[in-house]
Amino acid sequence: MTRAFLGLGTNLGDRLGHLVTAVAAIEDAVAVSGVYETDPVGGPDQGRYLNVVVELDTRRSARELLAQGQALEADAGRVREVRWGPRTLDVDVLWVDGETVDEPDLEVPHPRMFERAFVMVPLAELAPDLAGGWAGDHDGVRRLGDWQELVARGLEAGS
Ligand code: PH2
Ligand code: MG
Ligand code: MG
Repeated sequence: MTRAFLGLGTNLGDRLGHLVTAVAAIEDAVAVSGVYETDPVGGPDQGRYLNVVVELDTRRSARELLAQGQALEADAGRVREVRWGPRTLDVDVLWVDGETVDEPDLEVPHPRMFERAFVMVPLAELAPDLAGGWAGDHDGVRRLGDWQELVARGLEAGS
């Protein structure tokens, strides 16, 4: 079994709902970071994101993880318009222990992960060995709470 990390982001529609649906579908997920509300980085003028990082204990390859990520994005009704534009759900393969991929449609480790506070701050909660020493600033990244707690509260509010 291999440790892997996915980065999930959403800034359209029921943001927490999109995350909950996606995380529930990832059978080999073993941990979810806190939920962060983050200022958009790049792209057009757009709303704030919710970002989480999910840890997997998996037998799947990075490419298999990408395939599921794209299926989850489609299930969330994602429409691909502008690069870095608003989206219901983005699932990025960040890291798979011992695996590197350098192909046109998939690069692992994710080529921009180490520059992005919205990835590194939640990742540091789950993987201090990968992100604990990250020295970037935390501007525009606010922790809303623990995953379990927010999901319980969010579902209550929606019922
Ligand atoms: N994803 C992007 C571009 N910009 N900004 C934030 N805050 N969070 C994201 O997940 C994000 C972004 C491209 O995937
Ligand atoms: Mg992304
Ligand atoms: Mg993506």
